[in-house]
Amino acid sequence: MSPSLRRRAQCLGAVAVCAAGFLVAARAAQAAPVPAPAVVPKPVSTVTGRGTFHLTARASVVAGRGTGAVARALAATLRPATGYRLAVRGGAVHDGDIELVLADPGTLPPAGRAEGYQLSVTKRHVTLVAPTTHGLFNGVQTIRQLLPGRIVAAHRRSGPWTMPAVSITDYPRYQYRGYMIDIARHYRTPADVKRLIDIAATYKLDVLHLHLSDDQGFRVVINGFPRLTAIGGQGSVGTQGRTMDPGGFWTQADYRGVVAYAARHFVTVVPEVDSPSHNNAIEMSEYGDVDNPRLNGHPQDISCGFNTPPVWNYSTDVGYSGMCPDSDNTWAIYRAIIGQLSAMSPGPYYHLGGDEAHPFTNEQYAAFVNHENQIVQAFGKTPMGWADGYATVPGSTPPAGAVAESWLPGATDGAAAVQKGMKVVMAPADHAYLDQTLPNDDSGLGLSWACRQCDLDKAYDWDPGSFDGVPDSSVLGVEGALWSETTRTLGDVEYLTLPRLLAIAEVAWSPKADRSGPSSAAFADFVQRVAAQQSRFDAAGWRYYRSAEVPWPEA
Ligand code: TNX
Repeated sequence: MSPSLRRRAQCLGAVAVCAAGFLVAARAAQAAPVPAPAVVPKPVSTVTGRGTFHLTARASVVAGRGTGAVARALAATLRPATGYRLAVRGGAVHDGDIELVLADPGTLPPAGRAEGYQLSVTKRHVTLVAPTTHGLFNGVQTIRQLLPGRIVAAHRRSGPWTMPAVSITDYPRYQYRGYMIDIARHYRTPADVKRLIDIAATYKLDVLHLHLSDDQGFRVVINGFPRLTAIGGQGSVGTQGRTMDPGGFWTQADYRGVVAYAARHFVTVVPEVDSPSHNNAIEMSEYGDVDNPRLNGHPQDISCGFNTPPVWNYSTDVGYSGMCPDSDNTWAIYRAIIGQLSAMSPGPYYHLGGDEAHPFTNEQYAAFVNHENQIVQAFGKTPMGWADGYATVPGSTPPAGAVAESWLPGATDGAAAVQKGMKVVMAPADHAYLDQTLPNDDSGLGLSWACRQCDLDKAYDWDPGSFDGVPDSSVLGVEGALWSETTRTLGDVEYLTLPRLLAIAEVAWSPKADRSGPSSAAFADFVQRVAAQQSRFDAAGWRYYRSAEVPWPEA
């Protein structure tokens, strides 16, 4: 009897066993649901395939026309961990190659073409097609996530370097997907910020909002006003019983270097120097700048806060400082700041702050920001401002196109911005403030005015397009904000950022989903994908909070 006949015969004798066996075999052969790979943020559509792609040293990155820079960046990012010097070349695609094509794949809706991509991984090839280089870069981030997490290691690690067969169609829900870093409350070096850009770009965020100045520090050299950094850059918020922590500042070359690094990661920098309040460091620097030829010899008239003369305050107090809207010196200083930062920042926005300006009447506040809008526009930028003041104070008249950043829980300030016809970036403090405290955490890090002991579910469980008075059509995007009053080290920043920033990234990128509550199917799926990032965090050396909501593979 032939083997197949024998099998059939056995089956006739034991139908049930045989049928079950056949079902298993059939599933394995074609229909078994292969779990989707753990990509964060979740792609729009993922169709799993069969088999595995093996990246080897013989692979080429085949760079279609216009893809050279992204192709070289891909080869460079794969090199440290694999040790492979992958060829980047044109020409034919062979087995084992990764191909990049700059073209419309035909699978993206019109709104998805600016940043969308189509990625196909088979046993034989990886093919990434996107209409723009930004889309290709986004697809490259997905490729990196399909590889083992140790691919992000800075030094050679052992393979195999495999990717599951899959077809992914993907594009973002919102174009503005931001991460805000406050380098005023605690100074961070350019190298620190570049590392934070790596984190943001890995999860397809595309805006770095740099909070460059606040009461406790001013962080970038402004030509003509050396005291801004020499005096204003000296300190940071005092922690652990100190009056003041160490400060620091960037040269303009440093700033340009960060902007360029961000641009290579398709991240746009939005500079912010807060006004008309949150600027005690500027007041402290310029109040005595009597010999500066750009001022009129009486710079004391800039001081309109609660303290005149101003006094250093390295605590976490807010809203007490202020510069006078009717002082020519105020505008000489702000014009230099806005002009120089605008010239060094290729993106469309300049953020003028505008929050918590307690020393001012509505008239003074409006006079200040209305004048500042004109300066920002004269330097070719679109103004952005914190919505609690910028969009809400009567008399504040942001120009057409100006953007409000909503941060009050419930987004009442966002609703005011919509009333003024503004687009809104959503950063509701109880969901999107990455500086709020974590549960079961003895790090001592974080503030808790908006969200006490807030875990991953809180950062995940919200919808930017569903706040009263803020229709989805008015939402430009989403931002996670890392205020730095308590973060003394880069590790502290990473710890508050990860993994909650991944939730913000998913809210900003992925299609609307029912994310309600820690028991939702969406959250259960999300935490699985977050868990898979552990090897990535570890290989990159990024510090993270071990949320009890996440089934981390390694205890
Ligand atoms: C509120 S949000 C602030 C910041 C603080 C932050 C701390 C906003 C525009 N102002 O100045 O750093 O809370 O969570």
